[in-house]
Amino acid sequence: MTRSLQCTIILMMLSSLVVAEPIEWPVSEGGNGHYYQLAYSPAIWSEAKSNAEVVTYIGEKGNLAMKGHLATITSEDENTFILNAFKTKGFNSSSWIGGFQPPESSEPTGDWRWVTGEPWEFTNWNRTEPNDSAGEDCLAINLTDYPGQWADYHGGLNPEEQTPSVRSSYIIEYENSEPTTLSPLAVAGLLLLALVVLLLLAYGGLALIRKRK
Ligand SMILES: [Ca+2]
Ligand SMILES: [Ca+2]
Repeated sequence: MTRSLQCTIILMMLSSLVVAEPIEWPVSEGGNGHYYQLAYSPAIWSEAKSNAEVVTYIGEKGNLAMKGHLATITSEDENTFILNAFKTKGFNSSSWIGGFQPPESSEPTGDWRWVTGEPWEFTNWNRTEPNDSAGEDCLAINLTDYPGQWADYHGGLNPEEQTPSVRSSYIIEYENSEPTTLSPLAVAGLLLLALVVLLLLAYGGLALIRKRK
């Protein structure tokens, strides 16, 4: 697929977003093969999450449709890669990434998690963060004045927020989704359902034939 066609597909999918070209973190350079993209259109965190999860990227290597989500940063190497890729390019100093705190977590550090369900292990908080200032529950990475450091901000997730949600650029990560396979239990359930439908149809047919006689 030509580069221009790839770009056209991306632009069609992201017609409502203003975005930079996705950048690969190559396996050959110690990366994970995922692509990362800065979306400049300012959004509150919950909008950014929804926007990221409806876009797909056809990678430079061809035909793999990679699904998007807000970036999840699970190592120092990934944090450094993202910082180097996007520093000074954000809408403002910080951009949303895919970390959040569900309602009623212990504040300010309890129960942080990633939108993908990956383990919450690596963190890179600024020394004064997270501080849950007036109920902050959404994660952003600073790309300029505190390079690569994280902070919690108001992102529209916590109904108890006491100040307006921050509108910011955000970082989308694209990766290949696992092929979906049905569990043996699900297959057995579907076969049973098919059998029941067949029996009902047969019973209905017999009843019809008897009625006509
Ligand atoms: Ca919080
Ligand atoms: Ca904060």
